Amino acid sequence: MANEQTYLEEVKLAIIDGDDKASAVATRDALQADVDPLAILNDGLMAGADVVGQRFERGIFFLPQLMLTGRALKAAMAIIEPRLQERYAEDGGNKADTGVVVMATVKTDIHDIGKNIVASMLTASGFQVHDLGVDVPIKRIIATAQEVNANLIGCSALLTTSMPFMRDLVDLLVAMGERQRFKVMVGGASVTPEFAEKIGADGTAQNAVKAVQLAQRLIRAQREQIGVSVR
Ligand code: B12
Repeated sequence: MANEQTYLEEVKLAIIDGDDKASAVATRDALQADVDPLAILNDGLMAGADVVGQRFERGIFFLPQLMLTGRALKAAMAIIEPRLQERYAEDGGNKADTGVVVMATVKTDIHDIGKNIVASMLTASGFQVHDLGVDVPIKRIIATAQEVNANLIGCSALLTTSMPFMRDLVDLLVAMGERQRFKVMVGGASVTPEFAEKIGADGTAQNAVKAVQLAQRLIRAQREQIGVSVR
């Protein structure tokens, strides 16, 4: 009988190989062997994606490999998503701390796998999510947040060259006198808590489960600031 580490290694290898069939099989096998879906996400899928990223940086892998890895990640995500949602429900996420969220990958960036999983976990946790997709200008994100009377804006960026748009979004909210109205959370592989703090965002999270917990904390903080009866 294989141990948990072996299952996680299989998932990671399938992601590194960019093999969507193998990643689906390995993810299913791991779930059937009762491996925690969060461990599969963090130590299988994201760990594999990191290796591919490093090889790409070193010129060992090229764009086609990134694309195949993207497909392998999506195949595994489709299987893991419902189980992650169940796992989170078991953890006792507080369904009372929900609200309206506008999510987007910011301008010039088309990475959406991480954003999609965050959006889907938020939806499963009772949030009303307006997902604007990828390559979204900050003005459109803000306009949508105003239109749907959002509590929270969630921005994703994986390219260091697209991360400054997150700072621009916060700055624009300040300039518009709207900063107090919306909580802002930012995320993506290169986003750190230091970066989030530096740009004046309200927080960041390394994975989808932590992103839901952060969203719930921000909603609670917002309620305390503006009074429970509002929104
Ligand atoms: C797959 C992939 C692609 C696919 C993306 C497919 C898709 N539909 O998303 C494709 C092939 C399109 C691609 C293209 C490119 N890519 Co790419 N890609 C990756 C790779 C290998 C994996 C990304 C991924 O999906 N990870 C898995 C998910 C689950 O993890 P995640 O996104 O981090 O999300 C989690 C958390 O970050 C968090 N999170 C995410 N969003 C949010 C939002 C909020 C609000 C919160 C709270 C949390 C949160 O929760 C998520 C779930 O747990 C990464 C390497 C890496 N380590 O990430 C490179 C990487 C991001 N790519 C990179 C590059 C350079 C490119 C290209 C420029 C390559 C090129 N020469 O064309 C293009 C850019 C295209 C563009 N304009 O955006 C670089 C970026 C380097 C940098 N520092 O800027 C990376 C880091 C690889 C590397 N090390 O060089 N890529």
